[in-house]
Amino acid sequence: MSLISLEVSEAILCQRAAIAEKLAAREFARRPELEKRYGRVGRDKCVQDAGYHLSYLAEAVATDNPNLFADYIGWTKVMLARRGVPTSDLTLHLESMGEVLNEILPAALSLPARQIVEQSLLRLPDYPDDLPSFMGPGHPHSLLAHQYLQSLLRGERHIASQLILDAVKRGVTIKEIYLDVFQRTQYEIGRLWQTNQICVAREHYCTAATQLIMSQLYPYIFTGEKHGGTFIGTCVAGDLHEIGVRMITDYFEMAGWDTYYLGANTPHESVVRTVTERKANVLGISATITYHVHDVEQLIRKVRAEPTCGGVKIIVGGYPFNIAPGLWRAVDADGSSRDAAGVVTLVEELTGRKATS
Ligand code: B12
Repeated sequence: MSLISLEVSEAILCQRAAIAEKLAAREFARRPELEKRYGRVGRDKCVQDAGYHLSYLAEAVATDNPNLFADYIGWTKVMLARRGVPTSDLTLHLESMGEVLNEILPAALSLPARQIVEQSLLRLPDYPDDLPSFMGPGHPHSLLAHQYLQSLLRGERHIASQLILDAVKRGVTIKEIYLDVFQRTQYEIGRLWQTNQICVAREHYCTAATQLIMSQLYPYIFTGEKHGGTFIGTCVAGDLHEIGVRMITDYFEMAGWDTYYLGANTPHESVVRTVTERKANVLGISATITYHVHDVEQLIRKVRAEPTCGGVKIIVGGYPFNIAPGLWRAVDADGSSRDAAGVVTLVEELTGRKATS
C-alpha cells in the first residue's frame, strides 16, 4: 500500500460522517421527490448507506484496487433494484459523491478517490440488476444441495441433517459436502437475502443449522494421522463470517495438522498471543467484508512485529481476496486460496509439510 493511497484513504475515513451528511443533503435537495418517497427515515438510511459506501471506497483507494469499489457498486445495484429503488438514485448518489469529495477533501487527495467513483459510474449501466442462482443442475451433488437448501428454507433442519448423514454413509466425502453442499447453499442463501426473497432471520436459521450439522460431521474429521504442524484459523476483528475459515481449518485437520479454530471477530492481540502460545506454523486469516481488508493488514503487521511469532506463515482468504486476486500481496500475506479445495496444496508449497491423507 503506497503512502499517498493510505493518506487518501485515511482522509476519507476521518471525514466520513461529514461527507455522508453533505452527500445525503445534496441528493435530497436536488431531488425533492426523494423526501416524499422515503421520508425522514429514508434520509437517515441514506446517510448510513453513504457511510458504508465511503468505507468501501476508502479500502479500494488504500489498496489501489478500484475493483473492490466497482464490485460493491454492482452488489448495491442488485440490492437496491430488488427493493424497488431505481438505478437512477444510485447514479445520482455516485455523482454527488464525486462532487462532495471534491469539496471536502484537498484536491490532491480527492482526485484518486473521485477517479474510482467515476470508473464505477461509467460501468454502472452494464452491471446486472439481478443475480443468477448458485444452484444450477450442472454442479456436483446438485440434487443433494437442492434438497438440503429446501429443507432449511422450510425450517426442517432435522431433515437437512439426515440428508447429510445419509450422504456420508453412501460415501460422499466430507470435502464434497463442505464445498458442493454447504458452501454452495450458503452462497445461495446470501443471494436470496440480497435479492429480497428471504429475510435475515431465515438466513440466521440456515447458517446456524449448517454450523450444527458441520459439528455432527466431526467424528469423520478428527481421525487421521498427525504430522506435527499447527494451524490457527481466525476471522479478523470485526468480521462475523466464520464458516469459511472454519472449513479451511477443518481441511487442515483432515490433512494431518493440529488445528486451533478461533471463529469470528477475534481481537488482534489475542491472535498474536495465541500464535505464540501454540507455536503455530501457519495462521489463516479470513475477511468477508471488504472494509475489513485494512484490519487484515494491521493484524499481519502485528504478528510480523512480534519476535515470538517468528517463522509463522500467514495465509488470507475470503470474499475481497476472491474478487481481487493479487490483494493478498498488498496486505503482506504469504499466500491465499480462493476456497478450501486449494488451501492444502498452497500450504504444502509454503511449508514443505505434506498432507497425511
Ligand atoms: C451467513 C452470512 C452472514 C452471517 C454470518 C454468521 C456466521 N456465523 O458466520 C451474518 C448475519 C453475521 C452476516 C452479516 C453481514 N453480512 Co453476510 N453473509 C452471510 C452469507 C449468507 C454466508 C457466508 C458463508 O457462510 N459462506 C460460506 C463459506 C464457506 O464461504 P466463504 O466465506 O466464501 O469461504 C470460502 C472462501 O472464501 C475461502 N476463505 C474464506 N476465509 C478464508 C481464509 C483463508 C485463510 C483462506 C485461505 C481462504 C478462505 O475458503 C472458504 C471455504 O471454501 C454470505 C453469502 C456469501 N456469498 O458468502 C453473506 C454476505 C457475505 N454478507 C454480506 C453482507 C453485506 C453482510 C453485512 C454487511 C450485512 C449488514 N448490513 O449487516 C453483515 C456484516 C457483518 C460483519 N461485520 O461481518 C454480503 C457481502 C456483500 C459484499 N459485496 O460485500 C454477502 C455476500 C451476502 C450477499 N449476497 O449480499 N452475514
